[in-house]
Amino acid sequence: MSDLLTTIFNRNPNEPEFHQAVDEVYETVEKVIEKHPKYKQAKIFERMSEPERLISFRVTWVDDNGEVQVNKGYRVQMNSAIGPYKGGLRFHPSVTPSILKFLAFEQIFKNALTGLPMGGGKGGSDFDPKSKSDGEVMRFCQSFMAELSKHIGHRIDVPAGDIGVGGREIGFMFGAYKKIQNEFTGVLTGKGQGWGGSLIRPEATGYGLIYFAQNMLAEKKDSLNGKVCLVSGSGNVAQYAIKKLLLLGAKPVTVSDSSGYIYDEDGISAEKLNFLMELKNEKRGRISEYADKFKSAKYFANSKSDHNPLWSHKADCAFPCATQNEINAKDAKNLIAGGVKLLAEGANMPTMSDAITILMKAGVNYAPGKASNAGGVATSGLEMVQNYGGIYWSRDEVDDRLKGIMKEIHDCCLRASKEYGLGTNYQAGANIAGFVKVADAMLAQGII
Ligand code: NDP
Ligand code: 2IT
Repeated sequence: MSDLLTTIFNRNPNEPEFHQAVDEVYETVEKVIEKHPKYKQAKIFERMSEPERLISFRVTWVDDNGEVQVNKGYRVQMNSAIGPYKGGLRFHPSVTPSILKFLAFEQIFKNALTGLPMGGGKGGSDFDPKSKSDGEVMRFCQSFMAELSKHIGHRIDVPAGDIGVGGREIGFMFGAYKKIQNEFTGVLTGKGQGWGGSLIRPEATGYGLIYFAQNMLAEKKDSLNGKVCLVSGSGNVAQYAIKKLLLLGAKPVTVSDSSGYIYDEDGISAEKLNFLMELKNEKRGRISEYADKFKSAKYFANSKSDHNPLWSHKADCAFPCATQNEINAKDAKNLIAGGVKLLAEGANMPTMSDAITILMKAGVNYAPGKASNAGGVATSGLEMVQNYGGIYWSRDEVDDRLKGIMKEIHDCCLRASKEYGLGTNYQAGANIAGFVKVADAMLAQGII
């Protein structure tokens, strides 16, 4: 391992997810740093991997039984070289500083790739919204915002959703911020339509992912029409990825949640997707109920296994849309054996490093999340622009811009990868293009 990575890892002990993200980027940008001594001299990579600010706070709230509950709250303000900090909030019991630092680090490069002026940030809590009442979620969100509001602002840091944070949570947090600060600004994105939210933002990550895959296939004179697709997750990203796959004539056959997955041999049709969306978004139920309702589907509960059988089914394309590290080396081998030729990440860092190597060696067309899932934050950027201007764009206008941004990110990754003699390598291209943009901004702004 390089001395530089050793130093960063020693400075951030016991943070495996953060190390993984830093390692993966450094491996591909090392040659850029070697070629341009100015980056090395200004210690750009070392500076990028140290948060500008990491805020950690207590969140106290009262549950429906009158019992006092204590959670941890965080905001990682990672890099503001090209714009205000921007990135989601995650509410999940697994949230730690390591997870949020990996996500904030990835967000630096992702946001740079969108072409919009947004720095990198991420935040969240170990609070679990599952099985909580709306009242409990509201009281938690209000307490969380009581502290977070001191550190954010529409020109400072603009959070949004991520795992466990959707329209309901954004609404409660926006209301709390407005009451505390006594101002109506675009301090959060993913707001409801009619109170500052952009059309297409709910769809944007899933739609953008599929637009990105369309661009990858077009490069090979191919399309999604008729392709059998494995999708994991059943939340915001997975739902709209499936919706767009259906619109383009593909056949999605799987979805999952943290308890297990379903395989529907006949395909998840528009009608079945509507059922799934109501089940997950309104009833907040479990996907096992999908298999109870549709007999063509089989439910597989999670088991203690060294691989996830979701990735063993025969298919053409795979879209992991649940969480980090959901595809290991064995899963990668199963994907290849099952005929998968394209894998584009909807989730952040769902594929482990050794699995990426196996997939790329086998010629699988692989796109990293920081490129292929950037449509969500890009549309958040479009929401900010609309809020700054006090205007609303139509559904078509936002969707056209999203399509244009995904095509430009795709082309930008290929240009960067070709410039360094790496052919078609979206992973290296995304890291290099994102790094260079932020690095040049940091150089121009001096040693701060
Ligand atoms: P949601 O909370 O809407 O959905 C998350 C889904 O993943 C649920 O089906 C959930 O199952 C499952 N899941 C979550 N954690 C785990 C876990 N530890 N093990 C297994 N399954 C799990 O989140 P999103 O759809 O918004 O986010 C999904 C991924 O996409 C994340 O990696 C996120 O960072 C990334 N992303 C999201 C963007 C956005 O705009 N929302 C933008 C870019 C990336 P269950 O219901 O059981 O919890
Ligand atoms: O990972 C991500 O890009 C997100 N969760 C979306 C962030 C945003 O600010 O819209």
